[in-house]
Amino acid sequence: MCGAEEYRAGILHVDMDAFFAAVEQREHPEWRGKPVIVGAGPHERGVVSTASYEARKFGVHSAMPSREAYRLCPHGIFTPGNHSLYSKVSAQIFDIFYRFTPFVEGLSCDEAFLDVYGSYKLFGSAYEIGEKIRKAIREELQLTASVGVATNKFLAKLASDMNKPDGITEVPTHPREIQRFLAPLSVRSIFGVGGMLAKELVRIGIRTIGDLQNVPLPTLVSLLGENTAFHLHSLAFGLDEREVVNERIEKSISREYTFGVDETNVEVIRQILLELSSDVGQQLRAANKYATTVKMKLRWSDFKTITRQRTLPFAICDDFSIRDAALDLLMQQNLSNPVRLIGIGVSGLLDEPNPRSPQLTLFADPATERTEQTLKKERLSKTLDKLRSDVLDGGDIRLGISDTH
Ligand code: TTP
Ligand code: MG
Repeated sequence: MCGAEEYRAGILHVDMDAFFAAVEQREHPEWRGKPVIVGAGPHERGVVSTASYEARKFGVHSAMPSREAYRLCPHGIFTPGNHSLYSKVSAQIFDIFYRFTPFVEGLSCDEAFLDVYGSYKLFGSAYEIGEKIRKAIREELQLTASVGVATNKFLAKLASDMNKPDGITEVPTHPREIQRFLAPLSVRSIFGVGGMLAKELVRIGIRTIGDLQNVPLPTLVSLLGENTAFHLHSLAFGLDEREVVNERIEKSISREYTFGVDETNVEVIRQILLELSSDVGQQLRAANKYATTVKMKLRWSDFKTITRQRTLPFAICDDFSIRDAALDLLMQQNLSNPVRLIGIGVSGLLDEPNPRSPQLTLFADPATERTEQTLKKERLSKTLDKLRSDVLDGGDIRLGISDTH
């Protein structure tokens, strides 16, 4: 491989700027240029989901108690937000990503890694693709995104944060230049180095990534243990071999949601689960797959997390079957504790909706069942997909489909 090719950048990290708040400012033009705070109300218990950059100037940030946000920024515009709209906009953002590469790994509703190494001939360099994505997001969705362009995920993520909001940053690609680029940054900019570990590093005199580069690996091992030492040492030199894991090709599709305030209202949890199930169903159909397993994930307020799964008698791709299984799984839980996060996923993906188990055909004729009931649900789900995509441009039109079967 020639030098230029070897050191070419091809990984992007795209992250929307003040995502929920920016959507709110788009929807309410009178809020543009003003401090907008999405999350719990100013006099409620609960936290800020996010704040516009205008509000951040006053020190308001995600996860801060809303009452504190109010003290810092009493003239701020507080809004609970519109989560179904954010997930619609998120789907539109991801559709833009998929125009440029099939290798998209979503990290949350507003950020993703893209592997564009194979997209050069069609769309240009990684930097040019980053700019094209930013332009599409700006022109089609009236929102801004920041992009990091690099040779791997670690560096791309680091870079997307450097010129936020509405910026693009390219990391040098030659190892020596990468080392120089990283040297002045705080060790805290390495993902996973927060709180305790950062304090420990400072205690032993390591404040910058450059300091970390100068500590011989055996010394680092003796100070921090093998795993942490190897991990930090590699990242300090900008080495990261993790692949961009493609969601649509991967063998499972899932969506999860973190509540701004730990949720105790079962009806609210149920509603979110239904919306997530539809998102998963849409993704499943967009990927032309059929699923045989439905999984639910719950995280309680004490961070204890459980996953429960159910295998279906035959492969499905309609929203209703996913919702039914998800609700069943939810209802088996004791929901007296507050819920922090809820997720739903499907796995065991097949290209064809064949019966999962040949034994099934001994008893009933699942193929017949599929043609009659399941196919009806599938057709209905596909019609809803089309409706959803048709109404996306028409504002916040919500489809109530929970009672259609
Ligand atoms: P982030 O990308 O972390 O934040 P952001 O997009 O609001 O701002 P930035 O410009 O710094 O990227 O998160 C994306 C969305 O996720 C955010 O708009 C709201 C939601 N969120 C929460 O609900 N709670 C949280 O604690 C965080 C960090 C985010
Ligand atoms: Mg963001």
